[in-house]
Amino acid sequence: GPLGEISIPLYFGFFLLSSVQDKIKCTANDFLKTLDTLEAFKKHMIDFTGKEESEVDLEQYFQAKEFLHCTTKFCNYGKAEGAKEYAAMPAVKKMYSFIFELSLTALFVTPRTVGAQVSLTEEQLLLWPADAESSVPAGASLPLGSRAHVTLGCAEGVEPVQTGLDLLEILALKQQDPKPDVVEEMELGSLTYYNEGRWMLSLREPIGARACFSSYYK
Ligand code: 2AM
Repeated sequence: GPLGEISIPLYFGFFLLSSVQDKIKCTANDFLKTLDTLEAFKKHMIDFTGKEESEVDLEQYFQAKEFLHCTTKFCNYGKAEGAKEYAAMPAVKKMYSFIFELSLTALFVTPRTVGAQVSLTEEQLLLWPADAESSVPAGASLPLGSRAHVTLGCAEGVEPVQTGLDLLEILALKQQDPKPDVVEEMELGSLTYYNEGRWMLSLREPIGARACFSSYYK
């Protein structure tokens, strides 16, 4: 009935606990600050600015997100495809409000978004919708859960849905060329450039982030 439809949220996801949020925001800001100073990044600055010789302050460029989370299913209050089926999944009902430890394994930056890649465990994958990777770029086939990420910031005018698409694009390029040139060894890990302003920092030590599986209504 209509009440059942109202109870479907805007989205389900893993919501990072507030103490972890601060830590990850700091790490991300440090990364952006350092990236900005690298000669390799400056060489490709035009990807972000659109013109030669201009500079970009990455920390200003991206609008930071307030509640860090990893969306599992965007439901749009039941209007999104598969939303009702997802909300009715036994795993979703059973693990609602459970606390999980997410593993953040990489940070990535594009002219549109900045995010953290999340590597889900088998148990966490039980909460992952089967169709999340259906929008992978042509020619690639990526394993279930590949799209899992935490959006850290979006450039002005960019919709948050973009972060997952940017991640899928990078992972598809990585699949085509599993050993791309590492641009720089940084303290946090190895930095790779995937053309057109796409950067990925694979973390030496994954960041553990405790998060509550829950949902969001606006
Ligand atoms: P995000 O997961 O990359 O942050 C509300 O808009 C939340 O749902 C945001 O967190 C957003 O992106 C995610 N979202 C919005 N539209 C989406 C879509 N079509 N598919 C998947 N996730 C979406």
